[in-house]
Amino acid sequence: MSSGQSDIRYIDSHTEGEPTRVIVEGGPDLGRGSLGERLGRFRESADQFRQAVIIEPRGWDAVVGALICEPTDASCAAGVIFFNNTGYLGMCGHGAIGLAVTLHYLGRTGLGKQRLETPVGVVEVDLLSPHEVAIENVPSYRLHSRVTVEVDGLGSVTGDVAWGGNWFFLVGESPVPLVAENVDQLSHAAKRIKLALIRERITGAEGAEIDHIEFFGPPGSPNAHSRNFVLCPGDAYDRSPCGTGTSAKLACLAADGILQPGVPWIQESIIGSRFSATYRLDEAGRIVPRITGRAYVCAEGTLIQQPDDPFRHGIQA
Ligand code: PYC
Repeated sequence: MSSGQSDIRYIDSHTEGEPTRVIVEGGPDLGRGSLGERLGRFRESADQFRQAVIIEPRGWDAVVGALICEPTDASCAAGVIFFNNTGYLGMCGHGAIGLAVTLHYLGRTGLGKQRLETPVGVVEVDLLSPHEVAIENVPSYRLHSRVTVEVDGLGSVTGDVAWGGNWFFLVGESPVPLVAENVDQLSHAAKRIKLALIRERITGAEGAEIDHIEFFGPPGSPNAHSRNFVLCPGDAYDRSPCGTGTSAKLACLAADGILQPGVPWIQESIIGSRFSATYRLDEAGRIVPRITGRAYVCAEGTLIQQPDDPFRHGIQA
């Protein structure tokens, strides 16, 4: 590294098409404390790092970053904070799968189970093969069912509010046909729904913003149960079926008595990739989703920030 230049080593993977960038070296030191406290410090004093890694010219809107941290829970192999083009995620299902495959690729873990600490709780990752991972997510639940909002250009839209590690508004019948060619129209409709939720002050628990919008419709292939489209905070769409979004869906299916514990649900994404999902009930009767998907390492490299580069922290649009 030349004087004044910061270098960041990363490994990129994709989980069912959705990219994850794991920071291997050169991340900020967030000190000690809970993952929630360290996320707060990341946001307050190292947000330029997030921007440099994710936004152009070094990153792109769809990628989710994963910063590996020391866990506070001794039963966990690692802690992780996920971040994207607009901020930070409580949990990220595709990202946890990508991280598990990346740690194995680096020779840091073998096949089998590991626990990961996230700002919203501990998740378990089970590396079934070098490319297939099952995650046991945080307990998930439906907060509100059949909430109707008036949306500009769409009229009345009804959906459920559910937690799957992030907050989701789940619309059972997509307002736009769920085919990849319609991604722009789907994104436009989802953005308008997000604005309507804000306008009507419809939130997750304790006033949390509902920052993911999810549409459902019939699957494109006969052995899946449903196809989805997920708009993430920052307005990129999820190429995978979204791990936390599939968890929120399971919470709604369980609450409606449609899906029983242990019965598989195959969720297809807007590009046709899939997660296989089941759930169990914990001691408190909450659902604990298990999401299985595949990830592949697709790049590794070094991000370079030269001190006189006007865009070393990304292009601030
Ligand atoms: O897989 O949970 C997920 C996720 C959240 C945002 C993008 N992917």
